[in-house]
Formats: sequence, C-alpha cells, structure tokens
Amino acid sequence: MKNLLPTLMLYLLTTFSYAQQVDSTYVQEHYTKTTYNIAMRDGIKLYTIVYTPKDRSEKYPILLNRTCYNASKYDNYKAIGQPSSYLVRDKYILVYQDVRGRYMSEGTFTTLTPNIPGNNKKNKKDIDESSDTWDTIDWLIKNIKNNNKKVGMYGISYPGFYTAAAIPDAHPALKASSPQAPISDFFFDDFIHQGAFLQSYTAAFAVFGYQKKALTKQPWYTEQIMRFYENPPKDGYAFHLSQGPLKNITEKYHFDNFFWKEISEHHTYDSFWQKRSILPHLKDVSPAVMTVGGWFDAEDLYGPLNIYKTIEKNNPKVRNTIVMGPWDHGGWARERGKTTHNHIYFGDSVSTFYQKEIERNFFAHHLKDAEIKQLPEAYMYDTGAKTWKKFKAWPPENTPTVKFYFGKNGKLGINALGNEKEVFEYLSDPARPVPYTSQIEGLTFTPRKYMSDDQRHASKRPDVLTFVSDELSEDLTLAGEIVAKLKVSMTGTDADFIVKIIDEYPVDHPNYNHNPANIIMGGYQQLVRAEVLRGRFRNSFEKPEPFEPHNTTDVPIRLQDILHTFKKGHKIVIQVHSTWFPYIDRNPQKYVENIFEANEEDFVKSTIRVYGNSVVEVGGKVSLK
Ligand code: PG9
Repeated sequence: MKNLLPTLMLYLLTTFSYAQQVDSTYVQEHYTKTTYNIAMRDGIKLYTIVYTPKDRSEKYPILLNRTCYNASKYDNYKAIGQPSSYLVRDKYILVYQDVRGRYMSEGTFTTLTPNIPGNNKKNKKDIDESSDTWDTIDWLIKNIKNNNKKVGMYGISYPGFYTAAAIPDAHPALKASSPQAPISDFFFDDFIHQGAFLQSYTAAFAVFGYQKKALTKQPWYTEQIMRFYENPPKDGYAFHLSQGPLKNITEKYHFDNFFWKEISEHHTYDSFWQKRSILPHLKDVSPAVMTVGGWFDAEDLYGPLNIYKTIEKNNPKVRNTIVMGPWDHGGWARERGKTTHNHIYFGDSVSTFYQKEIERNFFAHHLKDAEIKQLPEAYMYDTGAKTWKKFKAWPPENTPTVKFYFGKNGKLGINALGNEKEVFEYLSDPARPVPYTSQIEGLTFTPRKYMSDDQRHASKRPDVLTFVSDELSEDLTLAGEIVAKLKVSMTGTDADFIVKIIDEYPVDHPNYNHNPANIIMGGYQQLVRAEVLRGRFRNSFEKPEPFEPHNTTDVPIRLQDILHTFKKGHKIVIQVHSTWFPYIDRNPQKYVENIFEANEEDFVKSTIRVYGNSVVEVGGKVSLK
C-alpha cells in the first residue's frame, strides 16, 4: 500500500496541475516569492502565494488562480501547472490562493459555494466565492507593489468554477476572466449527467468529502482514498459490478463522506443543486471572458458551453469568447508534441498553439493594453477536419440542422423521414450492462479515454441499437447543438437512455503509429459525442416520473455540442442503449424513489422499444421540443 501512495499522489498532482512543469529556474531567476494570509470580510484568512517579477522597470497586471487543489504545489518556484511558460515569460504578478477550508486556508470547504447576489454590498457573514475574490483582489491591488491595478483570473476544473464564480459582482479591477473546463452545475457536470450518477467517479469523492483538521500543505484524505487503492482492481467494470447496489458503496467506502451524502440525498435537481449553479448569476458581467473547453472533456463539457452561452444571452455587449479544442480535461495546459486523444491523432503541438496564439493574446490585450487583434467570438477546432475554425457566434448562425432517422435493418436515414411503424427492441439487463469502454480499465479516478473511444464493442451487443448511414459521398460538417427526440416504451417503470454520435472510418483506413498494434483504425467507430438522460427526468429534472409500462413516451435528450466534419468515405453511426457501465450507475429499471437506496431485488430486466418516428437533430440551435 505504501508504495502505491506516491503513484496515486502523482496521479492527483498531474490530474489537477494540468500543465507540464514550467521552467522553475526561470521563475526563480526572474520572480520573487512571498506568501500572505489575506483576511476576508468575515475574518477568515486565505493562504496566498505571490510571485512578483524582479524587473521593476514596469508595472504588471495580476494573474489570479484560486484553487481547491493546493496552492502550495507552486511553492519553491516549482510553478507546476498554469500559467503557461508564455505568460510566465511575459511577466505578470502570479498569485495562487487556497480557497476556504482547503490546505493552508482557514474556514470550511463548501461544495460549489452558492452565489449570494450583491457581494460587495453584503454584510460580513454572507460570503461566497465572489466576495472572497473581491476581498482578495482589493487587498492585492492595495498591497502588492508594482501592480498596474488590472487583474486577470484563470483556472481549470474546480478552479474554473472559482473563476466563473468571481464574475458576478466582480471587483472593478477584474478585467479578464478565463474559466477553463469550469464546473457550472454539478447536476450536469462531473458527478451527475442529467440525473444519472457517475459511478466511475466513486474514488474521487474522497478529495472533496472531508474537512481538514488543521492548516496543511499535504492531502488529509489519503486514508479514505486508499480504501479503493488498497488492492487496486485491474478491471473497473468487474469491480463496480461486484459492488452491487450503490448502498453497498455507501456502507463500505463512503459512510463518513459529507459530499457523497450530499450527492446521494439530493438525487433530483432540488434547491440544493439549483442554488449551486453559477449560470443564473452570469448577468451584468463586466470583465472580458474567454471560456475554454475540450471537445473530449469527460468531466466538464456542459460547463464551458453553457457558461459561454449564458453570458452571451444575458450580456450581448460584453467581450465574451469561447475556445474549444481537441482535448480532454485541461489538455490545453499540457504539451506532449503529438496531440492525441486516446487512439486518435489530431496533429502536433495544438496546446502550444492555444497557449501562444490564443491565451497569451487574450491576457496581453485586456491586461497590458497590448496592440493585439481581438480574438474571434468562437475559436473552435473541427475534430473531424482536424483544423481550427473561427465563428462570429456559437452555435454558428445559418447552420442547417441535420435530422437523422432510425431505419429498417439498422440503416440511418439522413434528412429522410422515419416510419413510426418501425419498432426497434432490446432487452436491457442491469446484471450485464453495456461497457462504456472498449478496453479493460482499472479503477479510474475520473474517466477520460472513452470520449473518443472505438464503439465496435457496443455495436456487437444485442442491447445496443446501432444505425449506420451509407458511405458519405462528400464531407458533412455537423456544427452546434444536438437533441435526440426518442419515442420509447418499456416493460419496466424506469430507464436510462444513452445516445451516441459516431464517426465510422473506412475499412482501409491506416493504423496510427502512436497506437498499440491491436488498435485497428480500419472500420474504427470513433465516438464523437455521447450523453445520458435518466429517463425519470424526461419532463423535469426537479420532478422525476416513472414510466407507464407499454405506453409510448417522448424522451428528449440534449447532448453536448459538436464541431465535426464526417469525411467523404466515412459513415455516420448513431447508437441508443440503456446501460453504460461503470461510467454511470445502473438504473434498476423498476422505479424507486432514490436509486442510492435501491436493493438488489429492485434491479430488473426490461424490454425497451424505440420507434421509427424518433429523430436525432444535429447542428445550429436545436430546441428540446
Ligand atoms: N472535474 C474535476 C473533478 C474531478 C474529480 C472530482 C471532482 C471534480 C474538477 O472539476 O475539479
């Protein structure tokens, strides 16, 4: 067990540091480090590390990163993580802060701190991430020498949430905000996807489920995480299946985890989750905003797309841009030369292009008044054409919505009409769930590779409906939103629906030399987009409803956006199924109030029917209706 700890900590460090090591010798030679405990309006002190350029010939903007993943990773000039070496060399005052209740900061950690509108007018006890950031910025610009009174913020993942949460009632000195892979709402990002629980995250709960007992620069939840990694399973699918119902995981692993309790008790989109969403507060925005995300981000894809769209809708005049690249979670902060996601190759040094030509320019323009032309509104990477595209808006205007229909013998119709008399049926068995990955994967901390994975393992299963188009006679680009409008019936009283958009390669497509020899790219069915809806939430995320057995019911499912050119000679494939394990937990398929309390006997097989007048609409703006 002991020898596993360094590996696990390295995993956590690299997972949450999101960047290759910045040249710490350069930082040590060109920056002076000081640390402060900055008092918030309620007296709680937040540990803050400040790197100031030694060159005093000019005044510098502040770049602030607020994190729950240990500011002390940036101690001793190690500067592991963001910002990129381009920003470090452009010289900013680099600031890293532990948020409340984490590591060296005082106070109590709160899951996605609810925003209390009107931060800078509130009394001392009403605090949130906006007020903590306001107080921090106010202190910094008044106390850190040689600053130019302009502040930028950035952060990936939870730090991306802290960046977005600083936008409402922002301090006037906050001029540029870059929420990156930001969580916006935990009912749609990370742990829950449209009501389905991400069982694949089970080990990750330990990171957020315990309050520390003292100020510390070391994780305090190692013992709890080691409950999973004592004898790490080689096959996560078998491990999670052997756990049985979620209640066994509660009793065996998470009996003392306050975050697991929150997730398992708030199993609908109740006020607990609604008041933790940052989206309703993104109005009267003052800083320029550049939201960044990865098309293959398995953790926070809903967040960047919806933060950008919400700001755009509520603040038409603000400088609001979005960048989406061929990355997994935080991939733009790492450069490995070849840009790949799982088995797919996207080109070389895509992250360097982003860091050097996009992120660096965003901050220089807004914080240093650099004469740099404005970024496009939407700087989006086409994951099929494998090239960057610029748009005036996202989703792009005047983009046709393509309608896909399910036809006889597994034929996918494109802009052809479906026949409601066609019935497609499968037996969904929670005891033999559809694997979410084509590979054998151990116990993931958070799932990542599956987002562009081969789907041929699923195509072969009788409980997966697979519809395949004819070979494309020309390139077809799908750009924008996706809604699957399914018409279904079932013998059970509850079900999940997973819908996938897949790019099938020609049978003679060459293999990629960065892959193992057994990864055959001829006929590869690359996942482009997938999403799940827990069917009980088909009409409302607040008010779940059972299904009436045998009644045909509408199930509208919103998937996250795409920008993907399906090339000539490829085929478009759509899959529909009802289990996706252990990425998400198994639906018992017999309606129970709270699936976290379901018993073994609640898990039943269900025959599910999908009708030919279902349709999947892709491209431009698509409504749920
Ligand atoms: N997606 C990150 C995360 C990983 C694991 C658990 C919780 C969150 C993040 O948002 O930081």
